[in-house]
Amino acid sequence: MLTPDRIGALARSSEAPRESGSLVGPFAHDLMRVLANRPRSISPKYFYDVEGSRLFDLICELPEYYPTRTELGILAQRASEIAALMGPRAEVVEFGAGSLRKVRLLLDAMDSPARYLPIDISGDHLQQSAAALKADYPGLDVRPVAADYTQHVELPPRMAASGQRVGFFPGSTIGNFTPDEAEVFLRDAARALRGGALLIGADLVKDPAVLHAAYNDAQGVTAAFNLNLLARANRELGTRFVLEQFAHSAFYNAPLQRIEMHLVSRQRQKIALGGECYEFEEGEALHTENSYKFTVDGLRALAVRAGFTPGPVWLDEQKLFSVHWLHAPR
Ligand code: AVJ
Repeated sequence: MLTPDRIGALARSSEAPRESGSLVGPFAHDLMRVLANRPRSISPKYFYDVEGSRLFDLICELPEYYPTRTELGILAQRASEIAALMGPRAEVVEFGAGSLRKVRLLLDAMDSPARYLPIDISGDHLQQSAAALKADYPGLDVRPVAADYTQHVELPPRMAASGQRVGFFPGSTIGNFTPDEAEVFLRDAARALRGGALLIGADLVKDPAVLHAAYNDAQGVTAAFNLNLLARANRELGTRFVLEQFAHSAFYNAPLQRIEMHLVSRQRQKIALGGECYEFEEGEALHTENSYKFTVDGLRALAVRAGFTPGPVWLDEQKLFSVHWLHAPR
């Protein structure tokens, strides 16, 4: 329950609202709003607390989850080609500070990278990543930016003697946006990267059985990742979701070209939050994530609408995943 004490603690914690003007943190605020609405749909950004980030790292190692290893393979194979496009003294702006494995492939191949600017909503994760990278690249100016990159982000001005500024958005995280949101995000990125480029990974449409397996792994890690949203609410907001009373559901919605993840109530039940009581009917769902899949032409057309000029595209041999070089005009 959100007792007055708890609300006070939330307000003082790092989850405290900055501009929303509400009394409670963004997660509590959004979850209450979501539960009061039908159909119920919450942003997947709330998956990634410490436990959720740990589970996501496990997902990336699963035999069924091909995107991470496939994209790493493409980047490793094309690193020198990509580094040549980046040119000397480039600045790399990463949207979301990931595991750092991917950006290391770029930095190792680049000619005197000048600066690395990871943008991430989680300040702790960001500081850890930044420190780890600084130690390995002494000449590199590592400048973490703690911000929500799904909102408009102001970047520091380019360094005096630096080369072009290249955005890096791997992992097909672009697939979490609706098509309209993706266009807004890309238009913003094109503006921030003027005269440079964006290197972006996009998961491809493919046999629905392959997609289905990637989000319904045999070990149940993806199910645990999905259910962690409720576990997180229990930890942070004092809700009493009983995880066993919700089922993981992930399926490919072919007409909309996306994987959808839901948490489906196994029975009729009530959940208390912030002094309100919310009911789930048997079979009622909380929509937790969309993961859009793309064709090469579809991604390029989206990029054009957002103001980019598409350059080279690299795929793996099985055409599972794509990495695109998009020029941002001056
Ligand atoms: C990090 C958004 C790219 O959509 O595949 C993995 C998240 N969800 N398994 C994806 C995720 C379930 C992942 N992204």
